Amino acid sequence: MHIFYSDKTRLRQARTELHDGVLVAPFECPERVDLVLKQLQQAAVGELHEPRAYGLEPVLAVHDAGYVNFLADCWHEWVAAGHEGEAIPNIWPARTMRSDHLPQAISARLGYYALAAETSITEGTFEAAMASKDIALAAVEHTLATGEPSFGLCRPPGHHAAFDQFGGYCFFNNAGIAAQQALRQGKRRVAILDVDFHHGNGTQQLFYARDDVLFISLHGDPEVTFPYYLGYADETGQGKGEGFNVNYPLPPGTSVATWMAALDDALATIARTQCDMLIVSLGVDIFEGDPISAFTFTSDDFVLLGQRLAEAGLPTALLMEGGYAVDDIGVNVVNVLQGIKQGGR
Ligand code: OKP
Ligand code: ZN
Repeated sequence: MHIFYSDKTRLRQARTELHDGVLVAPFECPERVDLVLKQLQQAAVGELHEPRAYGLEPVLAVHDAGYVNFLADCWHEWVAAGHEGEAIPNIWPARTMRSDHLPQAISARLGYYALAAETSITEGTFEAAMASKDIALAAVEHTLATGEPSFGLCRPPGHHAAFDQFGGYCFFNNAGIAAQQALRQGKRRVAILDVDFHHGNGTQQLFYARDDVLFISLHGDPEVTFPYYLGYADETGQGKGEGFNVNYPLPPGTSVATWMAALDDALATIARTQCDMLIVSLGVDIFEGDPISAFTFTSDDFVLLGQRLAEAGLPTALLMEGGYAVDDIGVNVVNVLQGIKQGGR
């Protein structure tokens, strides 16, 4: 199996995350990839490859140009405005105000392009986000060329990033960018299966009115779980996209058996809708020890997940999303990949 990774992902090193009313050291930190790399090497899962630089063109195929420019310039503008800490949004075009006008102040633009406040923008964030989408693009390119599964050790993650909004530790929607690229290279319909604990609101939004990308997400019930305002079961797609968006909101504490039953249902939909590629948004924050999540996977259960994904029988690229139990993140990722390599039952 080919594994794609870049040291440039380390350029994202935020010091602050607004969590439970305090600024804490961010859960989404470079140590996450250190430990995944260590376990991947120890278990000799596959060869590591550096992605090439694909530039901004594939990003602009799914994201707003004004948003991309904002991300590129934000840190410098924030510093030039004389602000002391990291760039943290604290005002939005909330429902009772105007959202048809983008004010010039960086604080206003920050809120306009943000969907949550936990994600600080820092020096190097844009460069790391660029590397992260390059990893996703390289993984998909390799799978398209060989039919073999690939793993993109993306960081920062992507599935909360929408057409023109960042948040939930995400800036560019890596899976969405990669899916769009697969379509351009001749795939007819790409399935994005999002197994991260949190709903992939960004990916859902990008493809909501389209039938060439099937988006399916299993996640903590948004009634009680971030991102709260999207991810409900009645969100089934719009227009010709009707039927190509499927959400499985599951309560905190959901058993692995119940989760796997939802996965089987998701895989049946993927088979029925004639997808010719599978992109997995692989969050391992469904692990029982995850500090900000509430599902119950043991490390061994991740092997079973990998086996089930292989049973889909499609060219498959797996892209890293969440997973914050740093001591276990490497083993959990390796177990999914070993399960994939063992193939279907
Ligand atoms: C990113 B990914 C929990 C608050 C959650 C943001 C979570 C972002 C998760 N009390 N804050 O989907 O793993
Ligand atoms: Zn998550």
